[in-house]
Amino acid sequence: MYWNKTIETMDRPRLMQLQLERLRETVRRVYANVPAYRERMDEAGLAPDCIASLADVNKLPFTDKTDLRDNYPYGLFAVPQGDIVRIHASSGTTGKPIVAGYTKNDLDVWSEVVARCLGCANVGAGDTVQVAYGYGLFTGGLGLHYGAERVGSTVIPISAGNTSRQLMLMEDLGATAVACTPSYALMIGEMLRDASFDLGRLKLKVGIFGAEPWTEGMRDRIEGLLNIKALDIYGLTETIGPGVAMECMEGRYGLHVWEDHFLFEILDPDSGEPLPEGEQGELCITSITKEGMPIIRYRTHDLTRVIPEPCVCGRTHRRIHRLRGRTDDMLIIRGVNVFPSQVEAAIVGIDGIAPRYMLVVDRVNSMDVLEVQVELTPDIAISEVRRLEELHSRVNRAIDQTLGLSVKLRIMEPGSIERYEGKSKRVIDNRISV
Ligand code: DLL
Repeated sequence: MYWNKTIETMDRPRLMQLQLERLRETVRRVYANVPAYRERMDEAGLAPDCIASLADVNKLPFTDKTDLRDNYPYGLFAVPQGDIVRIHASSGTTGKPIVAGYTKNDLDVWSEVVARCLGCANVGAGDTVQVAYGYGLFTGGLGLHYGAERVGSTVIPISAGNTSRQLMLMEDLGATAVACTPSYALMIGEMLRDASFDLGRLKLKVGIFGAEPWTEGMRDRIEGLLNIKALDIYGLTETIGPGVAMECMEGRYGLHVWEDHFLFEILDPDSGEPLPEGEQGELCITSITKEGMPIIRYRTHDLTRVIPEPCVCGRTHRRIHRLRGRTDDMLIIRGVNVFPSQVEAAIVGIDGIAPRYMLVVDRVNSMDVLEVQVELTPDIAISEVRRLEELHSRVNRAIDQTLGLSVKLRIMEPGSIERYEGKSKRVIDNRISV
C-alpha cells in the first residue's frame, strides 16, 4: 500500500534529477550557514556550487560522530535557534550525546517518510498502532507516533516497558500493529507463550521493528510467537530518526531508502572509497532536504549492501540489505572478525535454545577468549544432562561453522540473560577496561 505513490514510484531519471537539485541546494546552504562545513570545504578547495552531478557527492568531506561531538550541541545547525522546534538526542556510549534539531518542515518530512514506511507495512487509516519504542529524546517513539498519525491510524503512545500492561492494552484496544525493537517484540512474544495466551484474542497483523540489528531467524521466531508479519525499519538520529529505510510487505527483503530525502553511498569502511554495486560496506548518508541539521556524507558505521534488482512492489527507491551490524560493534578475536548478529544467526532456531545471547570477551594470558552465553528455553530442565550435552555440542558446532572460531560456550538457565525493552546490549568486552 503506497502512502505517496507519485514519489514512491517515480521513475529513476526523475528521482535522480530531484536528488541532484536537492543536493546542490543543501551544499549551498551548509556552506552559507554552517562554519564547520564551510571550513572543511574551503580546505578541500570546494566552492558552494561544486556539485555538477550526483557522482560529485564524493568530492565532499565526510562527517563522523566526532564532528557532531566537536560541534556539540548546536554547532552543525543551519538555521537560527528560533526556527528549531524540536530536539532529539541519542545517548551513544561515551560522553556527550549526539544532538539533532528539527525545523517545522523537518518534522513534516519526518512524518512523511515514516508514513511511507507504514504504507510499506500496509498500515493506514483504520489501523491501531501500539508505539512501544521509547518516547523522549530517543527518536523511535515520537518518530513512529507522528508517522502513524499522518496515515490516519489510531496511535497508542504507550512507550517501552511494563510488558503486562502492554499486553492488556494490545488486546483491549485492538492494536493491529506494534512498533518496537525486535528484542522487545521477542520479550512480548515469549511472555504470551509462557502464559499460554490465546493469540486469537489479539488483532495484531504486523510489527515494525528496528533500532538494532536482527536476523532472518529472529524474524521467523517473532512472527511465530506473535502470529504477525515482521518488517524491518532503519534510521538514525543524525539523519532524522526512524524512517530512512523500510522493508515492504511485498518484497520483504531489503529496505527501500527514501532517496528523495536521503542520498546514500556504500563505502569501503577502511579507505572510504565507493564500492562496486552490490558489495557489502559502510552506509554513508547525505540528507538532501533537512533544514535544521543537514548532514553531509555521514559515516553511519552500519554495514549493508545495495540490492540492485527492482522490487516487486513497484517502488523505485533502491533497497539496502538488512543491516548486519556496525563496524564499531565488530570484535576481532584472535584475528577473526565477529559480529554479534552472526551468533544470533547461528543459534536462533535451535530447539531448546532461546534466541538470546551475550558475548563476553576477555584477554587471558594475552590471548583473546570469546565466551558466548546462551540460554535454555523454559521447557528444558537444567538437570536433563544428556539433552544438555547434545545441545552443547550442537550450539558449539553452529557457532563454530558461522564464526570460523571456537568459543567458550556457556549454556545458562532460562531467564539468566538480561532482557531489553529498547536496544539490546550484546557484548561485554573486558579487554577495553583492562
Ligand atoms: O535507533 C532510530 C530508530 C528508531 C530506527 C526506531 C528504527 C526504529 P539511534 O538511536 O540514533 O536511532 O541509533 C541509530 O541504530 O546507526 C544502527 O546502528 C542502529 N539501527 C537502527 N535501525 C536499525 C535496523 C535509532 N533496522 C543506530 N537494523 C544505527 C540494524 C539499526 N541496526
